[in-house]
Amino acid sequence: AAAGLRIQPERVRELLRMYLVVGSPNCRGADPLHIVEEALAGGVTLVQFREKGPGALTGEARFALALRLQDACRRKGVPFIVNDDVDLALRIGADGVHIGQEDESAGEVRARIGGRRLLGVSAHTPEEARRAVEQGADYLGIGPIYPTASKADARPVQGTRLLSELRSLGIGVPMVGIGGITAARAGDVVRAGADGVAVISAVTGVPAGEVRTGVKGFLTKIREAL
Ligand code: TZP
Ligand code: MG
Repeated sequence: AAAGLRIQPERVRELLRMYLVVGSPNCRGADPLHIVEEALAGGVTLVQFREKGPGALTGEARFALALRLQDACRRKGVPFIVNDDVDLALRIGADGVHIGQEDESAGEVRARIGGRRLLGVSAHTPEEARRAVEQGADYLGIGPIYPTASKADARPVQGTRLLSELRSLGIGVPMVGIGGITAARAGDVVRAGADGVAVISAVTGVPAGEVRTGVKGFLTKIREAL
C-alpha cells in the first residue's frame, strides 16, 4: 500500500504508551469486558485481543467477545487490534494485527490488511527487527523483558538489552516492551528505548476494582521516563 496511507510513526508511539494485551483466560473468571472497560477508564492507549492458552474461547464465542471488546474500545476512541488472526481482524474490521515470527510473514499480512491498519511484529534479534520494518511493520514488540507466566512458549528473558541495542543501531521504529512489566519496572523499559509498555497480568490479574488506578499508576511512571 502507498506509504501515505500509513499511520504516522509519532502517532504509533503515542498508541504504544500503555498497551493492554488481553484474552478471557487472563481475566481469571472476571468479565473481560469489565476489565477492558476499567482499563480504558484508567487510560490505556491501545488494546490487543489475544484469546489464547488454556480455556481460550473458540469459534463464535471468540468472535462475539472480540466484537464486544472492540465496541468498548471504539466508544473510547482507543484502537483495537487482533493477535495472529488476520481473518478475525478483517471480519470485525479491527484497527490492526499483531503477529509473531511463527505467523504469516509481515509482508503477507501487510498486503492483506492494507496500508491504514496497524501492523505489529514481535522481534527478538536486530535481524528480525530489520526484516519486519522492511516488510511493513508499524511497530515492534520486544520481549520477554522480564520473566512472564502469561505466555507458555515465551523466548528466553532478555532484559532491556535488545531495546537499547536496537536504538544504538539507529533503528527508530516505534517499539513496545513486553513480558513481566509492572508499574515499578515501566520506567526502566522506557528509558532503555521503548515508546511504551505492553502488559497482560499487571492489568488483568489484579482485582477488577484496582484496574483503573493500576493503569493510572503505569501512566505516571511512563510519563516520568519519556
Ligand atoms: N509475549 C512476550 S511476553 C508475553 C507475550 C504475549 C506475555 C506478557 O504478559 P505479562 O503478564 O505482562 O508478563
Ligand atoms: Mg503469534
